[in-house]
Amino acid sequence: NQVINVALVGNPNSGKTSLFNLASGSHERVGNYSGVTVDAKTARFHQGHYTFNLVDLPGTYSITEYTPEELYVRTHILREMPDVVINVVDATNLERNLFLTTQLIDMDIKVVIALNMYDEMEQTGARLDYEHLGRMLGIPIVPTVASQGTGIRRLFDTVAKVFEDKEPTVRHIHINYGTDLEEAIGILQNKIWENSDIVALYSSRYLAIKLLEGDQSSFKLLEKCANFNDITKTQALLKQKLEKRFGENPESAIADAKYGFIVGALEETYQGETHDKHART
Ligand code: BGO
Repeated sequence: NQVINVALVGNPNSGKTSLFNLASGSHERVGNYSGVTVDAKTARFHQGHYTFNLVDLPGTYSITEYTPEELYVRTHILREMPDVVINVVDATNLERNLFLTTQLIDMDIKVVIALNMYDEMEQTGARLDYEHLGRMLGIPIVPTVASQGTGIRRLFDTVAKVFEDKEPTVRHIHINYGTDLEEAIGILQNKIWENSDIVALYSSRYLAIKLLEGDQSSFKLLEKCANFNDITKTQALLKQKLEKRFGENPESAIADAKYGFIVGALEETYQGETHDKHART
């Protein structure tokens, strides 16, 4: 009997609570514990040979550090290191929801996508080749209708397969940020690599991307590194250079590249009127 620690991550209203209640409620108790300012619900249930410890993290559009919810989600993933993250994605709002997915890709962790609201997507007449999309993302995608319980068993079977490294869709992809950003990421990554204790725990590519974004938590994480001064100086120079090149800060350039990647992936896999019911302005 294997224990698998699973965290639910997704945008507000993607159906996270429904999925959590369904998976846990139909089996065992639901507990509550308090974070600093934000709550996360936990539950434990069994399926097949596995015991799942499930944590429902606060709904967020992003995993940065701009709100207590975002910081909570991000700290949970980096500190608790769940075995597998279930990314609940609203199928009727793919462009916006997949933004968070690109951040999980950067983190280089094990992810399964619950493609929720799949009933609503189909009702609009839209079609998504989700298997193809999953291969492009390197993340298995399981359609779900959390409000009816459809797909939940298969979802956790897939989580177990990913945990056991037996799911062929899983592949660690890199989002290509373009020549200039990739060069800068590489330079910072090399400097991070000098710290074996850090790279044992975190993806050096993820940290390099976060440093370019000016992410304070990542600077803090690297504070005790022997070459921290070198890292901060290099970051400042690279940031300046990239700002000149793009006419915007690297953080915006990185977000643009993420949306470009999503739009490209959806062009190949999605047929419908729009893949974002709240189109960005
Ligand atoms: C209400 N399909 C459909 N069609 N609806 C779903 C699905 C799905 O797969 N999954 C969830 N919902 P949350 P967060 C509601 O509450 O789990 C619905 O924020 C209503 N409530 O039932 O809360 C779900 O935790 C009255 O809808 O999401 C819920 O991520 C009328 O999506 C909503 C209609 O789910 C959000 C819906 C009093």
